[in-house]
Amino acid sequence: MLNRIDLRGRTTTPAQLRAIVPRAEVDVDAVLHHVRPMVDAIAARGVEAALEYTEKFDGVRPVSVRVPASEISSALTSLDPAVREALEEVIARTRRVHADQKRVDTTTQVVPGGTVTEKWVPVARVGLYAPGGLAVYPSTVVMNVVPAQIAGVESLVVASPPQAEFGGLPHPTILAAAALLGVDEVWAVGGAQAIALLAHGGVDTDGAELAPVDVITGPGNIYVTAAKRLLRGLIGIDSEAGPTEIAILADSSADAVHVAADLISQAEHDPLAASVLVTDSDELADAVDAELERQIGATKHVERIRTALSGKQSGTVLVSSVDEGVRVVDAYAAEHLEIQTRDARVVANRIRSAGAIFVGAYAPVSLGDYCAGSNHVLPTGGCARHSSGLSVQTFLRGIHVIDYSEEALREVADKVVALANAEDLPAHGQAVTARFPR
Ligand code: HSO
Ligand code: ZN
Repeated sequence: MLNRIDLRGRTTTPAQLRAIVPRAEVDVDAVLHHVRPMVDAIAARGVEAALEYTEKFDGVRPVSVRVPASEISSALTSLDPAVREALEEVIARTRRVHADQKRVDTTTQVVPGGTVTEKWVPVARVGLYAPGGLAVYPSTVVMNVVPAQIAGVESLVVASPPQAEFGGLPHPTILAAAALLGVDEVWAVGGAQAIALLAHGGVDTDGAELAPVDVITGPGNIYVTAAKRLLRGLIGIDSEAGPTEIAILADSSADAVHVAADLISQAEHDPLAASVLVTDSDELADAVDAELERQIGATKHVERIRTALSGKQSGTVLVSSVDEGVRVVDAYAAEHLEIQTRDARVVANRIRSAGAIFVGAYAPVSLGDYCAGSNHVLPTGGCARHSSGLSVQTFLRGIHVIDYSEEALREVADKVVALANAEDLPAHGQAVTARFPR
C-alpha cells in the first residue's frame, strides 16, 4: 500500500532528505488570478459582491449575511448532548494549556534612567474562518477562538459558508461551537469571499455593519489560502494551511495496529493528506502494510484514505537506525510527528522540527486533534522548520517602550552621533545633539 523508500546505506544532507521524502504539492499561485478579481470586487462593493459569489459557489443566498443571535443559541439547544459535553471538555482543556501561554511585559533597565519595556498588546479584532462542505470542524473553531480570547482580543467574528440544506445558515455544529465559546458575531459567508469581506468589511443587506478585522486565522481550501496570501499585509494571517501530514518514527517495539490506525486517521482528511512511516524495522514496515489493508476496509471514507495512502506524498522510509530516523523526520518537519520507539521521551527530546510531537504509544494524533489541550492548527508543508502552530502569541504584538532620562540620553549621545555619521545620516545625530546645546 505505502510506497517504500530505502535510505539505508545512503548518506544524505537535510536538503537531500527533504527532496527524497515527498510531500503534496499545492500550487496556490496557480489560482491567484481567479481570486484577485473576487478580492477586488469585494473591496469595492462589499457584501453585495460577496453575495454574488456566494450564490455562484455555494448555490444559496442567505437573507442576511450576519447570522441572527437566535439562530446561534438555538443551534446550541439542538446540539447532541454527547457532542456538547465533549466540546465543553475540549474548550476547558484548551483554555488551560493556552492560559499558560500568556506573555508578561518585561522591563529591562539598560542604564540608570534608561529602560526598554516589551509590552504585549492583543490585536483589536480577529476573524476566524471555519470551512463548510467536506470539512465541518467545530473543534477547529475552538482551536482558533480559545487562544484569541486568552490573548485578550476584544472583538471576534466567525465566518463560515451558508449551507443550502440549513436554510442558508452555516453548519449548526459550527454555530453551536461559537455559542459555547461565547462568540455572538457569526457571518454566513465562505471561501475566498469570506476572507476578502473580513479584511475589507462591509454593510449587510439590513444595514448591519461588518467591521474589518486585523487578523484572520483558520483553515480553508486553496482559494481561501490564495485570498489570505493576497490580503496578507492589509491583515495578519496564521500560516497558510496545506493538506494534513502525519509522520511516525517507529522501531520494532511499536504496535503495527496502532501505527496503521494513526496513519489512516490523518489520511481520512483529504486525498492529498500525507502519511509517512519512518522505521528501522522491515518487520514493522511489513506488518503496518498488512494492517493498513486490513483496517481500511472497515473505515467510512475508504476511497479518500486509499488515495492518500497510495499517493506519492505518503510512504515508508526505511532507515538503518532510530538516529538516522531522527535526521529524516527533522528534515521533513511534519505537521504531526509521533514517536513510537523504545525510550520515546528521549527520542522526542532530540527532535528539532515538527508542528507537534506525540510521545509514545498512548498519544495518537487524534488525541491532539481534539482533547489533549494542545492546538491542532499547525504548520504544514515543511513550514515547521521556521514556524509554530496557532497560539496566544499569534494574536499578540510585542511593543518596545523606550523611556530614557536626560542624563541617560546625554551619556550615549556621542555614540548615536558616531553611528549616524557612519551611515551618512547626520540629521539623526542632530536630533540628539539639539537637546544638548553647548
Ligand atoms: N488533523 C487536523 C485537525 C482536525 N482533525 C480537525 C480533526 N478535526 C489538522 O491538524
Ligand atoms: Zn485530524
